[in-house]
Amino acid sequence: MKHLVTRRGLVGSLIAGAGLAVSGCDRLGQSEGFREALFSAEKLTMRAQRLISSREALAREFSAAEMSPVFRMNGNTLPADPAYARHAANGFADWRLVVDGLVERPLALSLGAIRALPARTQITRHDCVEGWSAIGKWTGVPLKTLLDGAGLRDGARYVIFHCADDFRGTRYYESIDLIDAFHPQTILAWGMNDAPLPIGHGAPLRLRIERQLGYKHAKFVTRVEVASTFANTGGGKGGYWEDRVGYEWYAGI
Ligand SMILES: Nc1nc2c(c(=O)[nH]1)N[C@H]1C(S)=C(S)[C@@H](COP(=O)(O)O)O[C@H]1N2
Ligand SMILES: [Mo]
Repeated sequence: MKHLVTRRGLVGSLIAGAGLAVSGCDRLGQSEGFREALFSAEKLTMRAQRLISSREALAREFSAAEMSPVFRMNGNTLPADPAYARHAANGFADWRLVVDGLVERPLALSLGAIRALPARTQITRHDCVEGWSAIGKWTGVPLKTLLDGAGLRDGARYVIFHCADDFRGTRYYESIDLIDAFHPQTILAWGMNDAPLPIGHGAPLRLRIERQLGYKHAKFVTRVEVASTFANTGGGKGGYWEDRVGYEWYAGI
C-alpha cells in the first residue's frame, strides 16, 4: 500500500502545512495576508487532489459489439531471441515472469500461476501515436496484485518492464509511475478477445495501461522491475521510443 502513502504524502503535507499555521499562530489569523495564504494553500491541496483523481479515473470501456473486427499488430511481432523461441515452442510451460528490484520478496511466476490469479477483463480502445486505434478485449492479472504480492520497499517510485524483443540489439522496455502501476485497469494481459494472447500481440504477457498511448503497452514482458528511478535503464528516458525518438514518457490520452 506504499502508493497510498505516496499520494497521501503529497496531499497530506499540504494539509498539514496549512493546519500547523492555523493552530500555531492565532494572531496571524487576523491578518488579511495570512487568510489569503491559507486559502491559496487550500486551493493548492484541491488542485493536487484533482490532478491525482483525474490520473485515477478509469479509461472508457466498450461493449462487445464495439470490438474492432481486426486489431492491427504493431512494432515487433516476433522476438528474435532464441530463448523466446524455445519458450514459444513449448507453450511457455517453462517461462517465468520475474518481479524484482525494490521489493521485499522477488517473484518468479509461471504463466500457469499468473493465470490462476484473479483476473480482470476490459474492452478498451488502443491508440497508437502513429494514428490508428482499435478496440479489443483484454484479460489479465492486475499489476497491483503482483506488486502487493512482492511488497514494495522504501524508495520504490517506478515500475520498469523489460521485454524479450529488440530493435537491432536494443531491448524494448517501458516504465510507469506507481499511480499508473496501481490503477485498476493496469493489467498484465495473457488473454485477448477471449483467446490466449497471440505472439504478435505480445505473448505470453503484455502490459495494458489504458490511460496512455500504445507504445507504453510493453509486449513480451519478461521482467517487472521496481525501481527508484529509470535514469539508469537504457538511454535514461524511461522507454525504448522515449530514448530513440523522444516520445513523451507520460503519454496520457
Ligand atoms: N515489446 C514491445 N512492446 C511494444 C512494441 C514493441 O515493438 N515491442 N510496440 C508498441 C507499440 S508502438 C504499439 S502501438 C503496441 C502495439 O500492440 P499490438 O501489436 O498488440 O497492436 O505495442 C507497443 N508495445
Ligand atoms: Mo504505437
